[in-house]
Amino acid sequence: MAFDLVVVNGIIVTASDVLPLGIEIGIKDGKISCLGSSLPRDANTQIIDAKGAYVTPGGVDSHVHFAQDNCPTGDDFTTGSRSAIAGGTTTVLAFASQEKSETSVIPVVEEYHTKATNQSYCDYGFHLILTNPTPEIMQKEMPLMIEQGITSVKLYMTYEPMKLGDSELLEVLMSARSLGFTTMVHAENSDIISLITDRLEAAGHTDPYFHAISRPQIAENEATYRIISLAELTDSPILIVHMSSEIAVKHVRKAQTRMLPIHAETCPQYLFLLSERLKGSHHDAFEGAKCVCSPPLRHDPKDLEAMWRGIANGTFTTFSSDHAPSSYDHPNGKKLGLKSGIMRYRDIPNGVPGVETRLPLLFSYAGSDKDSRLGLQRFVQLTSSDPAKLYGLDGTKGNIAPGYDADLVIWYPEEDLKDGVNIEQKMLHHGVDYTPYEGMKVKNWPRYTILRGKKVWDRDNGGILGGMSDGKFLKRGKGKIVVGKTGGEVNGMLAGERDYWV
Ligand code: DUC
Ligand code: ZN
Ligand code: ZN
Ligand code: ZN
Repeated sequence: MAFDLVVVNGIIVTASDVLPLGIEIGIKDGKISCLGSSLPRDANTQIIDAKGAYVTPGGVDSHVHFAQDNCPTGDDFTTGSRSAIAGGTTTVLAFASQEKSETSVIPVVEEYHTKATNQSYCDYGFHLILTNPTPEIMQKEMPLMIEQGITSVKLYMTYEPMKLGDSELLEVLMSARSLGFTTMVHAENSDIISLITDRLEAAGHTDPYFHAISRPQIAENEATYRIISLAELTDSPILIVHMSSEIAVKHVRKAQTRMLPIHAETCPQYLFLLSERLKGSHHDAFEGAKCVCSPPLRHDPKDLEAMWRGIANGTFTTFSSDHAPSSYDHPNGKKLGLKSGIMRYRDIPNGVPGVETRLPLLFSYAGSDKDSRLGLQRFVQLTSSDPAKLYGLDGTKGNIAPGYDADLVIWYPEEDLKDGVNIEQKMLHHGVDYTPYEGMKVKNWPRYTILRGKKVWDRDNGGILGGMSDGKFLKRGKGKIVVGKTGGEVNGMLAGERDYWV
């Protein structure tokens, strides 16, 4: 049998191995059919020469916001997924968001299918944001959602229109426990933030910088500890999204050493950016709005260091972008923060772009030389294989092995890109007008992105080659929970101490 495509001369990196040079990847009908040397080829076989470059599994970005009503100037599926493939991401998990007034989630999911079908350059799945988890939804609709491949929900502990109280959080966790879906949680204490925001406002402190003052680490710390406690009580696995503070991450680490199924995510902004960015430029303080996201950028470089440690030591299961952009120079974008006539951070839409820069930023620190902060296999775990396992895509996404989708990133050989790449807004493919990483240098960039055997990105020859109907909806299974850095997989409940449910 000849292959449709053979990738030759690359250095293949998976979650477990860096394979020796010379192993070829044989691809047939969009799947990886085998790895080997001197694979058979005929006149119809396409060859990609990866000559000495790393080849990693296509990125799985398990936290992106596309086509969200609260980001009217942000990305839709078309611009967001285009940006994804140009940065090596072949799978995104986006959010279908319930509004509090909606008493059924079925039309919510239909709406997001309409927004994404034939509009996506990469494969995609949905997490469901639950803001009103009625008994009807939890008992009757969630089983249907799981059948339809939507096997995870996100809950907010803050934001007036979305937040759930402890009793609602407990109800959802109990339901997750019996139905087996995965729960993502935004952990910040809402009342702490409201109290400080009201006081800052009364004192006239409303510039973008005060966004960071209004959401102190103690708000993340308290909510993190609380949701871990609720997850322990209900014996239900959770993933705490977009973590930013050392004190909060310590609770996660401690829970993991007790073998509780507590997972955590961090994002590029919490590895690279500090709250001083919220002060804007020297001639325009409002430019700080570009870096308004929640949790906020932290003040102390020690927090960045702590996130890097969590990346390397296995505390974090996923490294996602939390791509949630709004255009800066637009009256319905970040400039909503000027609508009252003064700078008012509480009116600034939250979030930064990052789906395209996620892989290159982290890859710059992956390797075995002295500047590296994580191994290449760990890079693959965080950006591709572990999110795939956690969210029910194992066997399909996140690996370079027979039977998996042929989703690949082929990087440049180091000698071809000696000066690295300077990140600039003008080279990116998202629909917004800035990047918080402007001017930052990365060592490498995806040269080719392959989606199910098709070259959809060629940086030097044509750029975006894929089309808007290349991306398919991914019907996900239940998550296989990955415990610890390399540790065994535990399906559901293993840990001790939780015998009160028996
Ligand atoms: N939470 C997110 O997950 N994304 C953007 C803003 C937020 O608060
Ligand atoms: Zn959030
Ligand atoms: Zn200037
Ligand atoms: Zn988000």
